[in-house]
Formats: sequence, structure tokens, C-alpha cells
Amino acid sequence: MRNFIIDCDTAEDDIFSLFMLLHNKVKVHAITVVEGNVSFPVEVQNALWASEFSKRFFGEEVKVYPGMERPLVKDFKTVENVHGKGGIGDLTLSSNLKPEGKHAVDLIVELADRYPGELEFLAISPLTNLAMAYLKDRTVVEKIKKVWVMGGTINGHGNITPVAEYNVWVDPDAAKIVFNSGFDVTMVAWDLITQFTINEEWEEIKGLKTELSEMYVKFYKHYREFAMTYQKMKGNPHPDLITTAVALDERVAKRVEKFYVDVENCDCSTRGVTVIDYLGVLGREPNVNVVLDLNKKAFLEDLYSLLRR
Ligand SMILES: [Ca+2]
Repeated sequence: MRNFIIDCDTAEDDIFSLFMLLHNKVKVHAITVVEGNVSFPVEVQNALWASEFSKRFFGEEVKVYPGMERPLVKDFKTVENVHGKGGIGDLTLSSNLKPEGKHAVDLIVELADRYPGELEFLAISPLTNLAMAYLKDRTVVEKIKKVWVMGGTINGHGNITPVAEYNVWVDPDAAKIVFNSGFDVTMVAWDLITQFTINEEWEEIKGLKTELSEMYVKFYKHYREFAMTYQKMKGNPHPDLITTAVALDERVAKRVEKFYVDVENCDCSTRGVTVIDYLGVLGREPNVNVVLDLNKKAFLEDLYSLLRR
């Protein structure tokens, strides 16, 4: 059985990523929450709601550990305009569950100790929690088997600035630490996943009439409208869910190459850019598996399998 931590700035795509993990019967040891999409208390509430729902629907309750509420160095901004006030549109979720008292960073270090060589870290979020865990205990690099990152760009098309992707832009200092520390990182870029949006399939999904498909339509409606209106997309994107599918199903990443990738953390117009040395001009050891193409058919099979459950 595979062992995961899912690190979330909990909006719609984070929630469905958790569902996809549980649907595929991997062990999810924790939801660790980090700064990002919406206000931190809303992210924690969304994670608790997702945990409570998962207990009923998948028979698995996953504990929620609040972590870093801000980036390592510089401030950031939330993006309620993209995901809605509640992170799932303007709806709000609530739960009777309470978050764990232990800090997410301590939990990451502990779980890495408990499952050395087995633990996989799914970072569909800014990388502050993982960078802090590394700064606290450098041995997590050897103990954490895989780090799956939704973040960065491969062609320089950003979403929060002209050239930077949101997750990396929020905490480029943390991303720089994680990318340069020796973790086995696989990166799924924003300007890759935008080519694999849910377009006419939206109507098909509406027609499925299952509990999860109805929730999908409700949760993604705001994000879909934003993406189609302001981001020139044909449908709603799945940055987190595609990264999760890449982690779970080896068919989904169609082309992956390892390059040296650095992160720009200057206070400048290119802050948060993933600098990919495609030609090896820096002569540095490649450090990141960069996903360059995706198999939409395989991803759709995985998505439909979840929504039909
Ligand atoms: Ca996310």
C-alpha cells in the first residue's frame, strides 16, 4: 500500500484530489494545510469538511493538521476571485470535526521517521510546510520517497503574474529550498495542465447524476466560469487533480524529462518563475522530473472512475 500526505490550500481541486487518493485505496495519513488560495481558517474548514465527508463516503477519516499560515519570507495574497470566498465558489462548508493540535511541520517530520522510504508528499499547494520540515530535519530528504508538485511553468505562461504560477509564486523561497535539497521531485506545470481542461465533458459529467458528479458541478462552477472568462480557457482546469492522477496512474504523464530547475525568488517581475535548464547550459545535475505532456484519455478515465463511484 502506498503512503501519502496531501498538502492543501484547500479549494475545490484539493478536495477532489483527496477523494481521488481515497478512491484509489492509497493510505492518506494526513491532510496538512498551508497558506494559499483562500483565508487560512476557510482552508482548514474545507479540509475538515472533506475529512468528514470521506469518512462517510470512502470509509476513511483523514486527520487535518494546520501548518504554515504564511510564506517563509515575503507576504502573499489569496485568490478568492479565482476560487470564490469559500474556495468552492461562494458556498461555505462547515464540519463538526476539529483540527489536530500538532503542527503540520512536526507531523511531516514524524511521518517521515515512521515510514522511511515509503512516504509520498503530494504538494498541490505552496511548498512552505515541506520546506519548513526540511529546515527542521534535513534527513526528511532521504526518508520521503517522492514529492509530487503542482507548480511552476514549462513555457513561461503564468497565472498570478505574466510568467509565474501561483503556488510557486506564493512562496518561491520554499520552492527553491525544496527543488535544491535533493528530494525526488516531479513537477506538473500550470501551462501544461491548461491544455487539458474539462470542456464539453462538463455536460456529460452533469448527466452522470451521482453524488460526486453533482458535487463536482457545484464545487467547480465558479472556477470554470473564472477560467473561461478571464484565463482564455475552453473549460475548467485541474491543476491539483491532474497532479494527483500523475502520482497515482503512470499512464497520465505521457512525457517526463529530468532537468535542472531553479526558482527565481528575487523581488522582481520574474519572482516565482521556475527556471528550467532545458539545454543543460548551467552544467548542474538535473533535480526535477518535469512532466512535458499528458494523456487526457487516461486522466478522464481516472476522473470518471471517481465521479461514477
Ligand atoms: Ca491547491
